[in-house]
Amino acid sequence: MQNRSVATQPFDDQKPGTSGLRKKTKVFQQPNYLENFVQAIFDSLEDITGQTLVLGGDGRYFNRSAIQTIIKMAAANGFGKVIIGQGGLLSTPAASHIIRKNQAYGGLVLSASHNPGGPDEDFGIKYNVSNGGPAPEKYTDAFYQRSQTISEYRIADLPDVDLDTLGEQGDDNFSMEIIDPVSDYAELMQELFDFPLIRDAIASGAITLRFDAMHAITGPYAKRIFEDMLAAAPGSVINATPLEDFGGGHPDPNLAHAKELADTMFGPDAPTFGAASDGDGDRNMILGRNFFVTPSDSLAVLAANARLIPAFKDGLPGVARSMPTSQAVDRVAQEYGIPCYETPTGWKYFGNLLDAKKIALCGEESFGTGADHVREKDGLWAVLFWLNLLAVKGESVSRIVHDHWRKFGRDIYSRHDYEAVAIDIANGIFDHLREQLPTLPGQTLAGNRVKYADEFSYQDPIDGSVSRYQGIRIGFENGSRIVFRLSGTGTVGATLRIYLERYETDTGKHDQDAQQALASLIELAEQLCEVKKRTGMSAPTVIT
Ligand code: VG1
Ligand code: CO
Repeated sequence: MQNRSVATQPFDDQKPGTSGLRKKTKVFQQPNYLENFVQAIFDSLEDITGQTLVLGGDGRYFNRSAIQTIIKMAAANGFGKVIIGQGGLLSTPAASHIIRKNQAYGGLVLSASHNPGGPDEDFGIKYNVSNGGPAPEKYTDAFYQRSQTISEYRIADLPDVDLDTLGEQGDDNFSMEIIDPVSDYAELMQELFDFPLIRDAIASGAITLRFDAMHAITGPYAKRIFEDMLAAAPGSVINATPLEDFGGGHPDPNLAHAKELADTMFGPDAPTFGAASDGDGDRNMILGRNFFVTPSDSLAVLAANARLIPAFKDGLPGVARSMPTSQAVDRVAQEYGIPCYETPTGWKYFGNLLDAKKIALCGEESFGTGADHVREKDGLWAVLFWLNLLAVKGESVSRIVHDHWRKFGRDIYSRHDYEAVAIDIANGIFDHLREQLPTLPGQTLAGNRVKYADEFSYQDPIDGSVSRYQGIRIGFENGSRIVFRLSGTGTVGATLRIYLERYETDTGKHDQDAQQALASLIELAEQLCEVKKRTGMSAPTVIT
């Protein structure tokens, strides 16, 4: 094996966002672009010689060719072994598990998650550390710094690897193992949940299931787990074949993008349970017959019922949610007398809390829920948790959530996204918001008295690191909140996210439509941030 050094020049835009580096595929396909970023990562890591790297992606366009490049660069940079999912496929949570299981040094996951894929769409890459979780900020900062000074990358002259045949190849210095992407993950799920109970509930018809894989990575996982292991009827998993462009769709599990599933679940003869996952398999959407569970409520319901699941039979040490996620889970934590941590957006902030066993369950409003079994959010895991819960309780999804609201109150919640806003307009919006912050506390706005108005900073309770500018929060004395943030995963302009919530204890009002119930807060948010006025947009691009 011959190693080569190739001269290169820095690109100035290789700063990872909320979840790795995401760009248009064509940006990644520029000569040296991928190579530079991968070399910047390898250069920033210590003592990689002889170590194991896990490698896989969500199967989107450019996945296979990027994998071939990375294998050759891993060899030239001294890794001893690369473990690769067959066909170049690994869901994000499966990659996390495989890193942990094999005590690998780390992993590279190729995905732009819920963003569309294809030659004119998005591609992405993120590095996960040895606990299986996304690289914390001190790493991603180092990757970016290194990318700004890089002058060469190293690559081995190896033939392309056959990604489709299982088994190990190579020699004592460098080997490549192609593994089944599903087996280890499916085995782990079997340890966490009561598979026989779920299988019985499905076999008896008590649970009927529809899962939409959105032509993305969870197809093969869901087929194996739901149809083969849990005996769901063939065809219960729809859009099960991963496609390089996700069939032209937007692999984002929400009511707008998983429309086929939503139509089924709100149509006649709907199954009792519906779910979907995203491009890389870490998100989940949960539906009952004629019923949508918000991700924030889902997290709270899972926390409240954790003891019913084998993995959590001894209870939870604590829980965590990202800052913009609704406060529903806080109420559960308070009731059970366990801590609830509030972290910035992005899964990397949960890693230390999970490692230190301060929490065992955590989630985000963006259709992300997960636990201590891996260090990523996990779409199929959340679906299995719900299936296990339904099988234990023998009640409908809607009934379980309504009972939860009766006990804890309902945090009526919605997120409004304004996409592709010009960067200077977005900065103007935030400057304008920041100027108002000192004057807001004590004021009564749309009938709500402002309790606090600040820009969220987080100090990690384990390593003391501080993350600033994590979104603007306006909290009211009645529990309502408005949060403003800029997305860190978009690839075009800026995306403004407005998160809205209002707490309702009156059971008679629990069935209200969220947009109606939040109407006055929605209007107030516009008064404060002026996004419509400043952009000329008449409505949000996406409402979830
Ligand atoms: C979004 C979500 C965030 C999530 C991130 C990665 O980030 O809001 O909660 O962790 O995507 O999810 P942002 O910065 O665009 O708001 V995934 O499924 O892309 O790995
Ligand atoms: Co994702």
